[in-house]
Amino acid sequence: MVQFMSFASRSIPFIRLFGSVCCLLALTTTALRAKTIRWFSDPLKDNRTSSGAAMDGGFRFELGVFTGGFTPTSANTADWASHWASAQRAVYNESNRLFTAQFTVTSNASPFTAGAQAWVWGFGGTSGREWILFRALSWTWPEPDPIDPIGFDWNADDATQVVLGAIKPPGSPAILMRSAAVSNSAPPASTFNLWRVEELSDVALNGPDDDPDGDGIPNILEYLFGTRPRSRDALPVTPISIVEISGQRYLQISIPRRLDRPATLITEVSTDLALWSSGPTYTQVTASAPDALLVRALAPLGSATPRLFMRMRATP
Ligand SMILES: [Ca+2]
Ligand SMILES: [Ca+2]
Repeated sequence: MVQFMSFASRSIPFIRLFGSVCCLLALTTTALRAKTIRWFSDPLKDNRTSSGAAMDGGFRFELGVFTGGFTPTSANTADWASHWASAQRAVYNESNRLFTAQFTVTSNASPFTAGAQAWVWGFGGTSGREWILFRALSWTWPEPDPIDPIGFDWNADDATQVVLGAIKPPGSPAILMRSAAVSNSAPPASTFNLWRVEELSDVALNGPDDDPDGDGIPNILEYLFGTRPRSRDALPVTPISIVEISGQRYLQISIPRRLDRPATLITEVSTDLALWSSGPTYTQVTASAPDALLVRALAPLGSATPRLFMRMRATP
């Protein structure tokens, strides 16, 4: 009896100690399950748009996968954004002419399942419709690894599968990346706050109504139009026309906008440039094209309204 008690009292601390070591090992293993993807383009390369202009700091590059078995082609660009899952975004560095980022994979939550094809999608230009999409055959989504968390270098220079645009295009040996123009297609969306962080994080005048480059276009409209907030741009054209409906003449304005830049647009009308009115009593959206909104005044021009002015405002 004495011997049994003695055995039990010695074994309990041992079991507890063993349990603690197990917990410690499990914690250590969990903490190290990772895999790092460094994805980048080499510095100081010649990267161009389809028109031959140098890529500017308005370009974004995203690392991600397409969902639901979607296969991107140059014919289905309008459907890319709705099937795209971005893991990380990098802003193109205009000074060093590169993009670079590092993403740490810590899980394989859908759609980032092990073995999924990984792509790099670059997009930019004033309209956001200069695109490039590429990958290498070896760029497949990895599993986080408890033993070897050091990962991969995915260099644009190694891309072999290029769906849109070109990598090291034949006949232009100096160029690394060249984007292609797409139509009727929007790139991944950017909220105003994301755009503000990417473009104006180190600028004090970064509110929607501020104008740090002094070109007369407030930041919210630079965002909406796709111009750059730190370089002077010409005010985008907002054509005004007169349309005739059932013998009546109406004022109509065309407002350029980017579908990937969600904002609230308000069109206002005035007869005296002092009192401005908006809403369904005064205006009507007559067409909503991917790159422009057409808005018509509801009051016909005539003896009651001999002159009319239209203007637009935007809020994030
Ligand atoms: Ca401005
Ligand atoms: Ca500007």
